[in-house]
Amino acid sequence: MLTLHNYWSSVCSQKVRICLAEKGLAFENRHVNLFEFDHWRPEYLKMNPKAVVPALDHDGRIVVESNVILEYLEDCFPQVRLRPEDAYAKTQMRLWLFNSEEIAHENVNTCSYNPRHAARHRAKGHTSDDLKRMAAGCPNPVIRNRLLHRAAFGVTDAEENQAYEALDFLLDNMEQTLGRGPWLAGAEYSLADIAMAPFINRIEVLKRPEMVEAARRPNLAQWWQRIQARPAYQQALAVKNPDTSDPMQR
Ligand SMILES: N[C@@H](CCC(=O)N[C@@H](CS)C(=O)NCC(=O)O)C(=O)O
Repeated sequence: MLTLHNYWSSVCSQKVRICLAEKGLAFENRHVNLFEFDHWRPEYLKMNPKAVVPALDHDGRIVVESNVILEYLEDCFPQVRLRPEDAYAKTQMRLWLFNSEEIAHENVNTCSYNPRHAARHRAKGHTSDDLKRMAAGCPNPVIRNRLLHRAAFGVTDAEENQAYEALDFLLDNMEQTLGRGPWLAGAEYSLADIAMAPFINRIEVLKRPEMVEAARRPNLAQWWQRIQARPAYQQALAVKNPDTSDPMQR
């Protein structure tokens, strides 16, 4: 049995849900409300001591880190193949898994803070002092210190601009890569496309659609149309926010 502990709009969770849908795998969807700090509760920390989502429970074995989960699902359920067999194509797939973690996640997180995460904290009535007090209870020093910094200063314009600059650089790289495509690892749709898709969605949700417009990045725009047409993508992204008090429903 597969149980996915995840948050409806988390990009790392969406990656895993797309992969599960592509493989046609049934799973129990357990919502971990990041804005109620469910991910800092002792039961959750036993599964993922880093205090982040997602975590996959496969018959009692816990797997964390979204890219590790993707490869685990591929190894356990290879019937629908999402990893190329060719050695070079495999390196390209892994390169994009790495890019999704190193560049996309970090910077999309920064760009999401002011318009999305801070707005949610405000809607929940969390003041800056509440956040600082809550942050003290987070066992992961990276997350704790980031939240403390953001509770005090938010994300500054300079930080946000730098994050968008890094994303632009990554999207240029995607545009070039997809020129040789049609997919990120080459001829075959793979975990690489799955790992990047939620970030392109978030960039659109953040109202920066010009970053993925055909006039600017035609290869990326075509790839994005193909991704959005996939039933697995639609299924994975259709998960609704169970927290109806949250102002963010997309
Ligand atoms: N490298 C991790 C990153 C996980 C991560 O940071 N997840 C975010 C949501 S996309 C999270 O749980 N954030 C909680 C927080 O910042 O408090 C992965 O890919 O699974």
